[in-house]
Amino acid sequence: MKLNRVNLEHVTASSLPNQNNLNAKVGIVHLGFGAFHRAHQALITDVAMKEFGGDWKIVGVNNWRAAGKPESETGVEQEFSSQDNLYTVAVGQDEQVNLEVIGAVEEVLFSNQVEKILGYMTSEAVKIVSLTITEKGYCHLPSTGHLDINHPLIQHDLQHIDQPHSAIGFLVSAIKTRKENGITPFTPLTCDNLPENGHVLKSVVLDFAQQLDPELAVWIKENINFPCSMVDRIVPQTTQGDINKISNQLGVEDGCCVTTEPFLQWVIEDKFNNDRPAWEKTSIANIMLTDDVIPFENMKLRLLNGTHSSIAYLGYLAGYQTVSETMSDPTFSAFIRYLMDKEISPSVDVKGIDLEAYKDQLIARYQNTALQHRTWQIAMDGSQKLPQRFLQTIGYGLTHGINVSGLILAVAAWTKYVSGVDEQGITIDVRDPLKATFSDIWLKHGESTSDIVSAFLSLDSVFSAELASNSTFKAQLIDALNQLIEHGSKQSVQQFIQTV
Ligand code: NAI
Ligand code: CS2
Repeated sequence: MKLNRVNLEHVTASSLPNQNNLNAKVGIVHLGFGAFHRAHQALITDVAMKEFGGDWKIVGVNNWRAAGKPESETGVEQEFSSQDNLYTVAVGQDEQVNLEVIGAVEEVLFSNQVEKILGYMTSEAVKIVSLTITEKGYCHLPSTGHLDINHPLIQHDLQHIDQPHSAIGFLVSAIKTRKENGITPFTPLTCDNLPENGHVLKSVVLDFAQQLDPELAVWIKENINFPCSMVDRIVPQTTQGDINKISNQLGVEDGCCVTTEPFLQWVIEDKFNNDRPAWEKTSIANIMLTDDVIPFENMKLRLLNGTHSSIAYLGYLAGYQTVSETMSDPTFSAFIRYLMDKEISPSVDVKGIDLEAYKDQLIARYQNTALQHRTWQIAMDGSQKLPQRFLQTIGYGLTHGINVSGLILAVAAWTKYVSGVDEQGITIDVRDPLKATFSDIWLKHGESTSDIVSAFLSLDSVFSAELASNSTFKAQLIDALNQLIEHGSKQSVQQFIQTV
């Protein structure tokens, strides 16, 4: 028996949809309808409709083609329609799991259904187009924040703006049509883990529009706000084991479920072009509107995502499969807390947050055994993640005389991880837009650590010119990589924590 509207009466869950959200009309299109959106913004919007009404149903769009997956291996689009677009969020804390059935979704589309997607995005009813398309979805250069004009998806869309493949192409195509039809712009709302994510989105949209039609670029700059937002909820990729366990507890089968933690946070810049749901007025805590998101972003991207990626690379190389498994090793948990306290906190300046309590909570969140968050998943797309997770903090530390050798060890672990071979000589399934480049570097320079480091530092889409030319950073990175190659991750972390 599958989850659907008829079978809702057979369902065992702590919360179910009501007539407010089941009968609401579409108000949001979300590009990147992945696990995170389903456990965060869609759930919050669901509660806002249940508590206050409003037409905020979501049309989700998955773009697996842009994600590099074969179209045969698409996501959950068909599954959703077979479940009347209902799904379950399993909120777990160690052994305790609460199920929430969500009724906020109108339908889920695949990105080749262009006419249907643009039909929604250009309709007056749609007031928000939000995004969680992963860092690589912006087709930008992480070191500059500008559009990579030579990106194949961008090149395609500049020639076929009515048949876009990229998220940026969809946005500009819809903005252009709404302008021509005199329809109030929607708010493009990015919820990706990028520093100043709204400014990055604005930058790549303007760069694209400038190539397509300079007058349109001027109009967008003068008429459309791109709010920044900081988002936080740990949502691992759903496994078949999750589906079996959740369906069993639910009493009906749900192939679209996601698992997550109790914690969530959303800090949104209050700069909308159109209406929005009353997210911050819901019974859900930790949701706020502000005029300055950046301090909150810095805090989260550096303290959470910076240590998350440290766990991913050093933990994976040490043989740990998940975050909670890595953190069950006292040496690693001491190392992670040291990074937070001594290397990252000095560069975090956010008002109104008890940073010690925030870090205590982070450690507890990482130790939550209900989440089987794989180090391999977090290790993905490091070339897109390193600048905001490690490199900006390292740059701050080098400028302010702070010892950042722990973070530099994590960068070294990343260069080793992307070699594609682990400490036992077993192949690593590296997922990164620059995967081929990394293999070439190791093939060409594998005999010399110094040459490997020089080749990595020459990647200007990852390392800023300032950092790449910093001799202290380069020397420390060479030492750290030598250490990892000679002693392995576990022993390197052990030796590190014994000397600090
Ligand atoms: P996911 O793999 O479940 O979904 C990724 C979504 O992005 C899919 O809809 C896919 O079609 C789309 N996508 C991938 N590459 C794309 C591209 N090049 N162009 C356009 N669309 C593309 O991943 P998940 O867990 O939903 O995370 C997505 C993003 O959400 C992350 O990259 C991050 O920025 C943000 N996020 C994730 C959190 C988590 O714990 N999973 C927490 C906080 C933020
Ligand atoms: C993770 C993030 O996969 C990753 O890169 O570090 O998705 C992390 O789970 C979220 O940012 C937590 O809010």
